[in-house]
Amino acid sequence: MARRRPDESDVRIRPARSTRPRSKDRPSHTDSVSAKVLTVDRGRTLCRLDSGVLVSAMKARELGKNSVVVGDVVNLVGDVSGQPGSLARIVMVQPRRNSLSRTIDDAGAFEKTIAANIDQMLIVAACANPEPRHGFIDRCLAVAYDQGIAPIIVMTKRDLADPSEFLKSYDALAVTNFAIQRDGDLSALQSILAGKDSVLIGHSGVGKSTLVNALTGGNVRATGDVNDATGRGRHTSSSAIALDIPNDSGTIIDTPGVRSFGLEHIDRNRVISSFSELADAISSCPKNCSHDEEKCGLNDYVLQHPESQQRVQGLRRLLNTTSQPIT
Ligand SMILES: Nc1nc2c(ncn2[C@@H]2O[C@H](COP(=O)(O)OP(=O)(O)O)[C@@H](O)[C@H]2O)c(=O)[nH]1
Ligand SMILES: [Mg+2]
Ligand SMILES: [Zn+2]
Repeated sequence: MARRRPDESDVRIRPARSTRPRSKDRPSHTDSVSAKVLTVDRGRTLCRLDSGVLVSAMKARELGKNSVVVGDVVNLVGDVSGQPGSLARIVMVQPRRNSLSRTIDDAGAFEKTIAANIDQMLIVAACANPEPRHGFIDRCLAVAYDQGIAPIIVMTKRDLADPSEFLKSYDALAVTNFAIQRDGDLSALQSILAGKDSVLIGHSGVGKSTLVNALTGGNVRATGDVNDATGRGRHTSSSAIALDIPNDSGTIIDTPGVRSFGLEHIDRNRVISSFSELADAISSCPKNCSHDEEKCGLNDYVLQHPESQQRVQGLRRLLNTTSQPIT
């Protein structure tokens, strides 16, 4: 049975335990400012105001553990000057448009949200060394569609092998894809990243760091700032971090050490809703249709719209992926 996906309603606002009376000079939350979270390091966060000013902030205790992730839009009170040594306080997490979580135990029963409000998912695989695998990419695609995130396949190490054969199976879904190599031309990929928040996912050794360095100009500014801001030494390598692409050309959310996103909670109907042109056809399906049966409304649709056969096939393959046990 599908377990419920934790969402913003799980960010519980617990009543403060303290019995201390509210003092008049306690900051009123009505004068809070909104900011975007760039990284979280053990309860300390680095946020960016709309003005671009970077502010170090800590969570109000009542927000609870793991309540703030990279990409969250939060409300800040207190010292939002961003001056060295200043510290603001996060008093609210605004509702999330989407989120990605990571399975944190082997059985997949516990998930931890790692990023929110994402525009695009860069699924990174190598043309060779290591050999690309469809299983991994299919599952990333299912998560992306489930959350309404646009997927993009990035094949690295183009100098080692030609990915066209491998990529053929994604023609059906019309997923945007790129084949790149170290020191190669990234301009086409860069233009699709411009102005967007894109999360990067892929197995170790496929060339993610090489790509991130090339895109950000080896710019580790955000990491450096976190260290300065939190005074806690190295950024923990397991937490996600939003890195700027120079010239306001978007951010890359790097998720070091994260090899897969939680797949236990994929909602078939949300995956289907990413295929909006098929919604009408699906509304005529029998109750609890598997979408892979004789009376499925998609069968008629394909007869009437032969050009969409590939996409329907692609959707069916993904729905199938989500019902497979995770290996
Ligand atoms: N041949 C080749 N090797 C690459 C390319 N990009 C990265 N590599 C190498 O692949 C290895 C893993 O790269 P890295 O960026 O650390 O991968 P990550 O683990 O995904 O961050 C390193 O030895 C890189 O030098 C490429 O385009 N072609
Ligand atoms: Mg790396
Ligand atoms: Zn159906």
